[in-house]
Order: sequence, then C-alpha cells, then structure tokens
Amino acid sequence: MSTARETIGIGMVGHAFMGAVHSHAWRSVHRFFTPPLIPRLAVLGGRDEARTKAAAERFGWAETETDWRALIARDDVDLVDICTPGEHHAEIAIAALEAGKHVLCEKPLANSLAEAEAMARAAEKARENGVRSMVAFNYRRVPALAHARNLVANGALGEIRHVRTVYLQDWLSDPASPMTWRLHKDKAGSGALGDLGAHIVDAAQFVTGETVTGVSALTDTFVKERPDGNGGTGQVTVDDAALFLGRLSGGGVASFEATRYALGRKNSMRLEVNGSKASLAFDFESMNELSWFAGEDPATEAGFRRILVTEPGHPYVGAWWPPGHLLGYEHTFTHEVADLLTAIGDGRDPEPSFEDGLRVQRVLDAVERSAAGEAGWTAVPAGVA
Ligand code: SOE
Repeated sequence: MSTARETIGIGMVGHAFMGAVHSHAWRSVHRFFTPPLIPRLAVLGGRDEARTKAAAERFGWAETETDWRALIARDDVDLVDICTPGEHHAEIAIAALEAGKHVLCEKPLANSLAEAEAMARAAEKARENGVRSMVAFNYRRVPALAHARNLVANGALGEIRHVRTVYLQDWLSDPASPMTWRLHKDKAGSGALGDLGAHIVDAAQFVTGETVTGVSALTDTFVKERPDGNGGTGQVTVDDAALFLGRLSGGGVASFEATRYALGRKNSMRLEVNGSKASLAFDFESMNELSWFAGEDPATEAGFRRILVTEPGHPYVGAWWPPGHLLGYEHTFTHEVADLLTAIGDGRDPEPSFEDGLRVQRVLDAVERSAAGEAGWTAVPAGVA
C-alpha cells in the first residue's frame, strides 16, 4: 500500500544565517518527523544573482529568483519563508498572504507596531481562505522550554510569582567591530531589544501562558559610531542593551535583559520561573537541561535537580536519538517547520501566529516608549549630605 504524502513547494527569501538554518530544517524535517506534507525546496530568493545561485546549490534549492514578487507569483511556491532583515517582512508577508501563499516569517514579526498590526490583519483575512501564517520564534521548540511550558500548564509550579529572563551575547563588545544591517534602525527596527528581547518576551509568555501587561524600561547605545567597512564610519541608530521590568497578566512580576555587550556570553538565553509550588530554570548554553526545585521536598533534602530533557516522552525528542544523545540549535528549526507543516496539513492555525508576534511587538513598542521617558524616571540624588 502506498503511503505517499503530498508535497508543498517552499519559496524562501534570504540566504544568510537564518536562510541556512531554515534550509537545513526544510531539507531534513520529513526524514525524522511525519508531517502530512513533504517540503519541496522549490525557489530561493535573493537580490544578487550569483550569490543566490551559489547559496541555492549549497543548501539544495532547485531554482532561484532575484525578485521576491516573482517568487511569490510562481505556481510551484505554496509557502513563502521570509528570512530577510526586518525592513522587508511586512511587504513580503502581506503580498504573499494576499496571493494565497502560507507564510513563515522570521522574528521579530516587523520593524514597527504599525507594520505588525497590518501583518496580523492580513493573516486574519487570509485565514478565512485556509491560508496559514507563523512567526519563527524557534526557542519555543527547544524541548526543555516546551517541557517547561507543559509543567506550568499542568499546574506543577502553582501560581507564577517571578519570571527572570536574560538574553546575553557579546559580539559588539569591541568598538572596532564594523557596522552591519542589525545596527541600522531603518533595516532592523531596533537593536538588542528586537533581536534578543523579542525572543525572551515570547519565551516568557509561552512558558507561563500569560502576557506582559506593562513595562518600565531602560535602553542604551554604548558605541554610537562604528567603522563602515569602506574606510569611514557609520552611525549606530539602535539600542545596544535593553532592560525592563514587566507585570504579568496573572499578577506576577518579570524582569528582562537583552544585550550584545556581555563579554564571554555567546548565546546565553536564560529563563527562571518561580511559582508558589516549584521553580524551574533554563539556559540555552545547556539547552538539553532544565533545573527543577520542588517546594514540597523536605528542607534537608531539597535542592535544584537537573532534568536531562532527552527522553522519548519529552516534546520532540522521540523523533531523534536515544536518551542522552543531545540536540542542538538547528533542531529547534526542524521542530518549528514540523509543527507548521502539520498544522497546514491538518487545516489548523499554527502557533506562534502573527497575532502572537503582534503581542510581542506591543511589548517592544512599550519598552521603547518607556525608555524614551514616557513612563518617567526617578533620579537618585548624588552626594552624602
Ligand atoms: C543574532 O543576534 C541572532 O542570530 C538572532 O538574530 C537570533 O534570533 C538568535 O537566535 C541568535 O542570535
């Protein structure tokens, strides 16, 4: 008996870091998971023809286009995967949804709240015709964080009181590091806030099942001018670090810290949740583990214990290796597209939706407004007298 599954044509725009990792996910997903649709790597889009062709060859794409509009219009493209800088997310996503193509869009959803709202409206309209959309918050698909969410949802933590989350990188610590698109507001929307802060806001909302209802924020740009790579300098127009406090919809409190200046921290995305019954803690640099403290343990024996999240009963893990054989960053994207293909095949809306992306964008926007002084700032008097 034939068990042939239908295929779905993917058109991906962008072929840098995210393009590489998404390509890997599209290529391997159906070899480990059994989504109802098998991806066909139909078309890779990029502005420079030679570089796009070289990337297509390397990553396994059948054809290329240098104009994203032409890519969307093709009959062999059913789903558009947006891996470009944020400045292009809104126009590509809205055009694709209007053309009846499913969309996967990298995070943060957009460069501004207005764009994110327009994208969420387009997604809502497209949904009426069975067209699906998802924003790529890949850390939701780390098995340990998906497990953490299940523990919270099952009531194992009790009432959520504190969430403490940081996302620390160090690649800008050297003032001589050159400009990149990530340091231009018109290209990236914001700096550490949108790039890293968006992930921890989504992770906090995902794990707790709650939303951030208000913030008080501080942002800074430590190095305002950097070499532009052509012998001159360029202006940095985004934040280098963003710190904020938040209130959660369940009544708890949360703290968030995003920076590209934490020397020695390469990709340290950490989350700790303290509930009335238990605490859990996660650090992406040990992404196969979760720390767990049960409040009911006798004080003399209590302590944080390490759960190795590599059992077949843990989210996503059963599709991979035997217990103790660890997963990495790239697996989170494979899980992401497995969930997306399953939702499309089953005629369901995938998560996180563009509305979830908009919810994060609202927090980012509130952070920027608060940091600009809207929420006020209480100075501490200097001197000793
Ligand atoms: C760069 O800071 C970056 O690649 C982010 O853009 C990603 O979202 C994050 O997963 C790793 O760091």
